[in-house]
Amino acid sequence: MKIFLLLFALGFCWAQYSPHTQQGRTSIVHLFEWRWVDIAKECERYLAPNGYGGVQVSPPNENVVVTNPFRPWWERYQPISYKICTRSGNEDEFRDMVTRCNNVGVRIYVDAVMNHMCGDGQGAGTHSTCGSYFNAQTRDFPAVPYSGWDFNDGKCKSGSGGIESYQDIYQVRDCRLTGLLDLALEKDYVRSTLAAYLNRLIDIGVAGFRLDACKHMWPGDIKAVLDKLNNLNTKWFPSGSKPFIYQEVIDLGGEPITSSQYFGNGRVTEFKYGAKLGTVIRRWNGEKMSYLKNWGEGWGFMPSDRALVFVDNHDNQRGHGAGGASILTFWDARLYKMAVGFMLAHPYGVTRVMSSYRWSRNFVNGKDTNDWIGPPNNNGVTKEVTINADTTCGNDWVCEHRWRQIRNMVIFRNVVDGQPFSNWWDNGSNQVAFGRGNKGFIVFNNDDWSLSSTLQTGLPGGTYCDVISGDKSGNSCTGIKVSVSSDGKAYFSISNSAEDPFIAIHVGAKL
Ligand code: AAO
Repeated sequence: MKIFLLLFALGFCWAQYSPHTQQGRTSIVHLFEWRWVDIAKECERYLAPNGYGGVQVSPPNENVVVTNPFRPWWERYQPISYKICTRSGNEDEFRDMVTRCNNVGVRIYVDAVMNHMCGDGQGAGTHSTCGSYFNAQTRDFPAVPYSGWDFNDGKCKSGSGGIESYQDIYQVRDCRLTGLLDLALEKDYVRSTLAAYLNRLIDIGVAGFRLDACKHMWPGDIKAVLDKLNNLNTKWFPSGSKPFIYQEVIDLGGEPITSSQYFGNGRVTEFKYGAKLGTVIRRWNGEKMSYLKNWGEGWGFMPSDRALVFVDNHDNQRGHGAGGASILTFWDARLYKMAVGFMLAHPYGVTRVMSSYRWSRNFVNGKDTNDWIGPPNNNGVTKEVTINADTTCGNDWVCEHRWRQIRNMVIFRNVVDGQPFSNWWDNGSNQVAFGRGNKGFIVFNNDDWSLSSTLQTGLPGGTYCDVISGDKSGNSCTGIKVSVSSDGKAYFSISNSAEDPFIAIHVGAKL
C-alpha cells in the first residue's frame, strides 16, 4: 500500500498534470507576444526573484504575415511551418531564452497550434515570418511538408467546409474553425510531424505545452501525438518527467464536447472560472462574494487537479473566444486586482497570470473594432519591453505580473502552498475572508460600506505587513500593519473607497 501511494505521488509529480515548476513556485505567467530576448531578461531580473514558476510564450513557429489588418496578434495562430521563426525571435534567441530561464528555475511552456495551418483565404506566396513558400488553395506547405492529403477536406461533412454548429461534434472536429485549414490528425504522418516539432522544443528544454483549439481535435488523436513525445530534458528535469499539458477547451456548458473528455491527456483550461469570478466581483446578476464560500468544484467546475485557471486570457480580454462582458482585465484595474488576488489566494487549480499590452480600443455597439491590434511595434517589428525607474514597463507593455498587488499574491500562493482552505468568514454580502492553514489570510471588502471586524486568521501571533498596500522591507512595512494576537485573531478595517479594498498577510511578511 505504502509503495503504491509513493508510486502514485511520484507519478503525479512526473506526469502531464504537473507544471514541473521548481519547488516552492506555483504560478505561471503568459507573456503574450513578448520577444524571446525580453523574456530571457525578465526571467533573470524579475520572475525568478519574485517566485514565478514559469512562462507561457506565444506560438514560436513560423506563421502567415497578415497585412490587412496590419500584423494582427492573431496571425500567430496561422502556422506556415514548424521553423522557430516569428516576430518574437529566431531559434537561437528561443534556445537562449529557454536555457537562461531554466537556469534560474523558471519554466517555459509553448503555445502549440496543432489543429490547423493558415486560413483558407491566405492565397499563395512567401508572406510568412521566415519567408517559406505556401499555397493555401492547393493545401501546399512544402516547408513542413504538408500537402492536400494531410487535411480534413474530405472528412468534413458540413456544407461550407467550416464549422456551422457547435452541437455537431463531427463538424467541430473535422471541419474548419473560422476557415483555418484543418489538419488530419488521424494520419500517422501528421501525428509524427507534430510530435517531431514538439520533441525539438522538449529537447531544447521547454517544460510543457498549451495545446491550442483542443475542442477541434479528437481526444484520441491528441493522445496519439502525446504518446510520441520525449521525456523532458534531464539537464533541468528529473529523468522520466513528461511534459506538462494543458488543453484549451472552452466548456461553458451547453455543448456536447466537454472538458472531461480531455482529462486523460492532461489539464484543461477552466473557462467558467474567469467568467463567474468576473460576474461575482462586478456584482452582476445578484452575485455576491459571500457565495464564493464553496468556490471551485462546488460551483460546477472541473476537478481542481485537472484545472488550469485564469481571470482573463489573450482572447477574452478583447472579446474573442468566450466569457463575454463579465471578464475582468487590466482595463478595470481595481476590480481586476481583487479577482487576481482571490484566484491566487484560493487553492483551486494551477494559476496563470496574464501579462498584456495596451491597445487603443474602439467600441462600436459594444464590440471593440480594434480587437485585432498586434503588440507594440515599429512597422511590424515588436518593440522591446523597457523597464521604468518605478519597475513598471514602458512602450505600452502593461506587465500586470509586475503590479505589486499581483506579484505579492504570487508570493503569497507560494508561501501557503499545500495549506488547506480555512477560517472562511463573510458578512452575507461582499465582505469575505479566508485563510490557508496557519500560513496566510486574506480579507476583501467589495461592499459599498466599510469593513471593520475582528477575524480568526489562523496565523501565529505577531505583526504582519499587508502585502497589498505595501511591502515588507527589512523589519519595516511600507503598507498597513496588522497585529495578530496569540489566539490568532486580528482586527481589520477596510474602507470601501480604499485604493485596493483588500488586505493579505502571510508568514513570509511577518515583521
Ligand atoms: C482570424 C480571423 C478570422 C478568419 C481566420 C482565418 O479573425 O476572421 O476567418 O483568421 O483566416 C485567433 C483569433 C481568431 C483568428 C485566429 C487565426 O481569435 O479571430 O481568426 O486566431 O488567426 C473558438 C475555439 C477556440 C479559439 C476561439 C477563438 O473553440 O479554440 O474560438 N481559441 C484559440 C486561440 C485563439 C485562436 C485560435 C484558437 C485559432 O486561443 O487565439 O484564434 O488558432 C463558442 C465555442 C468556443 C469558440 C467560441 C468562439 O463559445 O464554445 O469553442 O471558441 O464560440 O467562436 C458564449 C458561449 C460560448 C461561446 C461564446 C462565443 O460565451 O457560452 O461557448 O458565447 O460565441
